[in-house]
Amino acid sequence: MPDPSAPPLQLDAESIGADYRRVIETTLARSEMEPPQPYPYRALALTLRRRLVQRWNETRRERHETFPRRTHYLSFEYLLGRALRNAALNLGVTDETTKAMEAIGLDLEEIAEEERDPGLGNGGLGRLAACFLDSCATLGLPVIGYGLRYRYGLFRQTIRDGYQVEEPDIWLAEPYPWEVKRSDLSQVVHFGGRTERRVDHTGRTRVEWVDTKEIVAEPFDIPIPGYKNAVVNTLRLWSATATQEFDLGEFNAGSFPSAVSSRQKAETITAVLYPNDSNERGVELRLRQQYFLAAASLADTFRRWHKEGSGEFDDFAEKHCFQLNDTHPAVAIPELMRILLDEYGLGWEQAWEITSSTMAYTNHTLLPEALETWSVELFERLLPRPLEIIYEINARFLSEVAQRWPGDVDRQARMSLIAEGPTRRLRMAHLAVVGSYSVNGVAKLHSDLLRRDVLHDFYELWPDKFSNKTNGVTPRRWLAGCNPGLADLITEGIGEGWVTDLDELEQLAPLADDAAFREQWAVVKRANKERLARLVLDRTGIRIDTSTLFDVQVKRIHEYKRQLMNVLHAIHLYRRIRSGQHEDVQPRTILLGGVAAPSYAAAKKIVKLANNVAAVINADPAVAGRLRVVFIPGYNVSAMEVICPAADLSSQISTAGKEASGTGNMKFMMNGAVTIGTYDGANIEIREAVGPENFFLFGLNATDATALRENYDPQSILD
Ligand code: 26Q
Repeated sequence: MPDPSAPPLQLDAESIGADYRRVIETTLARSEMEPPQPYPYRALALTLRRRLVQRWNETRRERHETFPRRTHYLSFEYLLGRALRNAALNLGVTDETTKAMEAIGLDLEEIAEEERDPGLGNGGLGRLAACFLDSCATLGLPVIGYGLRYRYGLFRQTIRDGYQVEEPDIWLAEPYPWEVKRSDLSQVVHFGGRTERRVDHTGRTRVEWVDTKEIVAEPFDIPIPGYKNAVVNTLRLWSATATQEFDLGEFNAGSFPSAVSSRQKAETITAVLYPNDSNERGVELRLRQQYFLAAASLADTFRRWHKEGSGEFDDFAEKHCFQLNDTHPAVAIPELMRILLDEYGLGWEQAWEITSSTMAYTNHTLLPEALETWSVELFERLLPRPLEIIYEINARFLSEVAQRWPGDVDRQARMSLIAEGPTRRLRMAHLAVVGSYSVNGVAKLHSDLLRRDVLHDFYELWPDKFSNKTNGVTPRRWLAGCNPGLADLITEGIGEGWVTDLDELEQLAPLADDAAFREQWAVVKRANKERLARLVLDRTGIRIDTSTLFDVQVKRIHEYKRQLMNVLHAIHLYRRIRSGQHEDVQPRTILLGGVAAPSYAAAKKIVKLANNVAAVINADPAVAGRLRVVFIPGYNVSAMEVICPAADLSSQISTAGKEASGTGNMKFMMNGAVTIGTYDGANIEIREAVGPENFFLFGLNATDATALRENYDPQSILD
């Protein structure tokens, strides 16, 4: 039994050091004198984890008692970044830990570098989920994140001969010290089979989903600490495995190999994260993942509800919110209906009232090709019961549309959850809007365009459902953690309130006239540029000059983000300098980085082009000292922590109307870069916040870009 009165572990350097030694010797069974890595990292992670766990248990106990309304954040992706320094920062023990390690002759920075960065996401959407978890814990909000524990995260990008090469990301090669397996909380998820109807003793028709295949969902919990507030929330990631009975049945029937292969087949559900790749759309395994996440997370919610709540459904909606991170987990809507109807025997109206007042949907894209649809035939084979429920939702919804716009059959076809055609397809965005009480975009322009174009019919029907929630990023990781030099300087100037209230940075404005402050600021920037230069040298062998302007564009490679235009600009500068017109050309280092989806041919060519252009420019003595171009391989959260504090200029140059928000744009400006960019996504709000003098605006706005596309004739422009 845990001792409820166990004294809190101390946070001073001596206690941390002593505990570290104990962990090395007793938990890891090593002597402190044995050097080979990764023991110092593991030992320190476990030392800090023990301190988190005490707060974690306390947070859980308190929530259990106060029973607040909980938000369940459902996301396919969480790009957490490294956890060690974040744990120290949020526990408030960075200095103490540094000292404790120094006393043992170790360097905290070096130890932290040993941690693998878990790549359980593609890009912005996944990092946003991680930033939100940090902020919610810091605000003390009762939010639990649900996701999948992929055995392989996003592939690792290396560059060979200028081309992107993908390698598997084996992030679990060593045990991940920040997770706790909770097999006692496993859930069973059903697939396939068929439905049967029977009349129960009250005379009501009940549906049973039978002859299914069962997969076990095992949860792994990761602590999410708030900043110096003793709150630790939970990220619960599900891992798939075969059921015991399933295995035993086959085993007893005499086939051990077949029992093992069943297990392996079950485990493929969470084997790999899908890259955001048009080729991977509509793949059966991805749909299995979607239902697996939704069903396991909802089952877990009902388990908690039974433990804590009254078990009555009157206040279920008051106590629960499910935030859908894009449509990827939207199958949670029919799944919640299924549980309420089939497992608890509620009537349709009551079940729908609960579902449509607890589900909320965040949209992250306007690109029509990125809106998810599923083949109805595939959906039916895998999820026959949820599909029946979707049909019923659709029938009731379309009759509401018909009532509001009698005779407007075009509108009904446009709004239907099912797109008719040779192969019928289920429109996940429509399902998400119909089933949710709240629909939001991720920046003002994006939310306006959702209302005006993509979801206009729905906006006309339910204007009050729609709102904007402009994205944000956590200032803990993206300033306090990744840029300690600047963070200290800011804190000296205005105190440390900015760490949890970024608006306080406004108080820095008068210091812009303070020459000494500016000098210190420049020293910090230079040191950050040196740190990035070391990373670049290490990964590419290229030496860059920290006295040049660092012009940075890092993000997923996509045509709409226009890395291609950036490369063309590099070529343009190169030609200008070579032809002697360089008096007013600022010496510049153009840094690019980002992952291309494996089957996105155009994106991969852009990577190759960037590397080839870099090779030509960097080899030409005629431009030495004036222009360098670097493609940084393996862009991820940890790389960004070195990159954004070192940038002078942040390139945010997407075609207006295409980038839903962007979040890298925020990280650069928080670290003191200026931006060159278009009137797109959150650039618009950023420009308002930092003032137009810190933002080089160019290009068409969204309206003019759309108008131009109507009859776009590049040749006439060239002429
Ligand atoms: C879909 C189907 C099959 C396989 C993969 C996917 C998939 C995976 C990831 C579709 C989309 C994503 C990720 C989208 C994304 O990251 N969007 C970005 O979200 C950020 C947070 O809101 C915004 O700032 C960016 O503008 C937006 O591009």
